[in-house]
Amino acid sequence: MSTALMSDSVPVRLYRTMRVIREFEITAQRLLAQNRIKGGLHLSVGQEAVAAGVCDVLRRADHITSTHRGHGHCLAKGGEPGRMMAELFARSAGYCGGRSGSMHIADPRSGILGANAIVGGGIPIAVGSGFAGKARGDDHVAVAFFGEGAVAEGAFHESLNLAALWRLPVIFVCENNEYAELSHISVHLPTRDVADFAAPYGMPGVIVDGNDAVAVREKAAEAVARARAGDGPTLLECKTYRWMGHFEGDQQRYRDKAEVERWRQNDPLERLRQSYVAASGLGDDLAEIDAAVRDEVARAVEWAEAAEPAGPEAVAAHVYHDDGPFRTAPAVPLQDGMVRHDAVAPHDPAR
Ligand SMILES: Cc1ncc(C[n+]2csc(CCOP(=O)(O)OP(=O)(O)O)c2C)c(N)n1
Repeated sequence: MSTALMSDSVPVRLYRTMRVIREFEITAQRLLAQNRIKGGLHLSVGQEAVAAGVCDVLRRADHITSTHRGHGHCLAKGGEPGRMMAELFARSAGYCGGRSGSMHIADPRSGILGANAIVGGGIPIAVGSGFAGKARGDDHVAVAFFGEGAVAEGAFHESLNLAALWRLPVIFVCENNEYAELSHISVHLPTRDVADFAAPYGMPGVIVDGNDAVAVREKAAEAVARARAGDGPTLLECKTYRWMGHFEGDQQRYRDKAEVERWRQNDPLERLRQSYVAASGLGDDLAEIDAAVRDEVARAVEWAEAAEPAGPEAVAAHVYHDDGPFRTAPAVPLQDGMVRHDAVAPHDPAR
């Protein structure tokens, strides 16, 4: 067995996590093209260093919230490729019983409070998690991953405000990949640096090369230490780029092929490989990790595809209370002929 396969050193761990994310997503892309999975797919290829670097300094019980481009965050936080693939295949063995598809994967046991199709939607959820940690008095932290497209949302500003005011243990991680859907950052924000938005809320705003996993990890570790110590939130902006379209099928007429090519030359995996080989003097034994990860993801696909499809009867599970279909609560007469419908009391034996 190679040194890399046995090693749990930081660079090897980061490389492995990024390789799992890359392999998972390239495989999902192929499965969609082959019509073996359905639904929208937003890939984070090129951005793997952010998820890997940040999640490497989190504990399992810490929380993350994610976005529509969330496979990397979930995998880096401990999501299993098989159960995530099962979600993409709409199998009941998936994390959400096959109901979530790619965009809403959640696994509270791994601290994944959910990917989220609402831009900015995960940010206040992370603040709620940070608030809960502070109320319990433990050293829990919560991370909100989001893109620069979320920064013009009210939820972003309300979240930073409250987290700063109450010194909550939250790390706001912006993956600034320059484009929100088809719009370059220059047409929807008055600055190129999202970190500028930290100062008005009195928190540190840190910029890091988001394609350098070791640098991301270092800055994330500082923010996490600050949060655990009770010193409040940090806004960490990771400058990166998505190689693929906004979604699979995006024609990408809004950007130059040369620009994409430049960023492909700035591959976070290749950068880490080169620095690892140079530092270890061991030669390129990371290829064994590549092969092991390829096998792991192939096995995940095989297992997920063969698993039981989620049936139509599962559609309403967790939407309405288990003891029956949606029922309108009895009308309670109020003044002036108005009525009020109380929330359904699920355990009310009279119902
Ligand atoms: C509240 C809301 N507004 C608009 C959309 C449509 N939409 C989906 S993704 C997206 C762009 C998001 O860009 P960004 O936050 O930078 O993330 P990225 O796609 O670059 O990862 C938009 C506008 C949405 N899903 N939710």
